[in-house]
Amino acid sequence: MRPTPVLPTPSPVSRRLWLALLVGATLAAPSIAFAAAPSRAPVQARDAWIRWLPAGLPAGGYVTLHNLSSRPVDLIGASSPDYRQVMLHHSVMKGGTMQMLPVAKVAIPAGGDFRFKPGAYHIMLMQPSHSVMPGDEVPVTLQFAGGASLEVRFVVRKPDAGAGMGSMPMPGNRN
Ligand SMILES: [Cu+2]
Repeated sequence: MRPTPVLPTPSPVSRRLWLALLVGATLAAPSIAFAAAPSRAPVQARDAWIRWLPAGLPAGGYVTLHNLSSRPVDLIGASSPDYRQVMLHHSVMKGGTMQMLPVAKVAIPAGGDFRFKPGAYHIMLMQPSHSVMPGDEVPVTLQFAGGASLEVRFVVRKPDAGAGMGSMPMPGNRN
């Protein structure tokens, strides 16, 4: 007997099979759904605010980030149209004085929170591109490893406003 002739063109069956495999893989691993939309990070932000200082001084941005996915997510930077320079900083006590160190990234644990707060990690907003005043809202774009980003609106508050954040513990009067 002669062998069955090979189909002259690639079969649509193989294409359907490939699609089925793709869909199956996506259903089997929910985290892949996030990877399918690289522009949007699997992260939610809450309690975003900026401790305003007069005369265009650098201001600290604080926010709690929640990782919705089952893998750690690295925040690697931030930017804002209202500030020419935005950096991730960590405040540490050294020899009795508080120093701020730039950090390349912070990791948000899988399914957990990372909190920027006074006296610890903060988003340093420098060189305002125009007058920023208490009551304003400043858009900040958070950049994550892998190319995803998230825009968060930070409420600008007066320097003493930290004590008014009901849910935020404020031991002492640290900056
Ligand atoms: Cu700083």
